Amino acid sequence: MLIKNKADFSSADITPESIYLRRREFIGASLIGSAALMTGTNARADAELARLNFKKTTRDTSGGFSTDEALTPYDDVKRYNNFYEFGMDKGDPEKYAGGLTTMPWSVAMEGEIAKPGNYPLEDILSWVDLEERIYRLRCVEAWSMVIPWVGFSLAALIKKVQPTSKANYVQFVTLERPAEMPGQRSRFSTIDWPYVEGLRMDEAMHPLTLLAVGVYGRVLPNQNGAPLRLVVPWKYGFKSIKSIVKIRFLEKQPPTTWQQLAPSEYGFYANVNPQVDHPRWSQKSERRLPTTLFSPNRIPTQRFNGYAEQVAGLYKGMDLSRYY
Ligand SMILES: Nc1nc2c(c(=O)[nH]1)N[C@H]1C(S)=C(S)[C@@H](COP(=O)(O)O)O[C@H]1N2
Ligand SMILES: [Mo]
Repeated sequence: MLIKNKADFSSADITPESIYLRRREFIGASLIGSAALMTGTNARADAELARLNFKKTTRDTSGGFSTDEALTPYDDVKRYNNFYEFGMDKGDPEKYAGGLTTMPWSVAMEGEIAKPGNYPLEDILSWVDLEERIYRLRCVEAWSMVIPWVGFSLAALIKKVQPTSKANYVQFVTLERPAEMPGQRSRFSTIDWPYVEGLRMDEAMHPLTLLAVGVYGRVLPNQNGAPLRLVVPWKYGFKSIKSIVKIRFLEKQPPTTWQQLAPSEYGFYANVNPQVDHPRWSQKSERRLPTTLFSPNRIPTQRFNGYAEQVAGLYKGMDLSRYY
């Protein structure tokens, strides 16, 4: 529709990023129709999505959540990662995650739900509509990116398994497979595997909360949490747990990996908050990637990472310096 000419995009070595940038030239600030990219402009991306049985949508169903800030280039999104299962350095996940087997994949859903089970990812994807959402991701280490995810609202999946009235919290569990995850074999690791995270039920049901299967119109690179990862854009990056194999519905607040490691530094809520500093550094600003020595690209951090309008109400009356 807004894309001029299919031939413009047929070059085999065209990068997802260049496609996005050209698309953005055509559509300007408007994000309407952004998902049109996924419908036939990039044959390789299409083939990848089809292989995993992805349904695609041509509607922009993001409900106005997407930001129109400049995107972080695809190369940076896939080479600057935190995924401790593959090592501690930002470059380790790209180096070592390639060997992770992501097919077949299933997600065990347990606990306070009417329909527990071990659900193949294909089944889950047949229940939902995929959308593109452009979200800011703010790491607790004070860097940030803007990433075009492909995914669906976690709420759609939760409704499908029918939580009981006792389901107050949702816990997420990452794959534990030391044979393919060198960080889980490392004697230097202090993490008690598997990586676990959690949300309050209302946070999990919020329409901003996304389960992502792709980025830049293609399936997720393994280092970004393939084949299924959480994205909670108003919270510090560590809440956005990768390569999820289990989702548990619980009455009580579950433990989370970083809270267990250093409870004075990382809380359960982990809402992005420039007014509450990390004990060892300020959270008032962030480096928006990519940065260089000559353009550090430092910008002020926003309350709830800029999503206050959508989510501040969830925390009404809570002391956010206590519940950090
Ligand atoms: N299983 C798992 N999930 C994880 C992590 C991890 O080490 N293991 N790191 C978290 C952190 S600290 C951040 S900032 C984001 C980074 O996501 P990205 O690499 O796709 O940008 O993943 C989060 N999810
Ligand atoms: Mo992070």
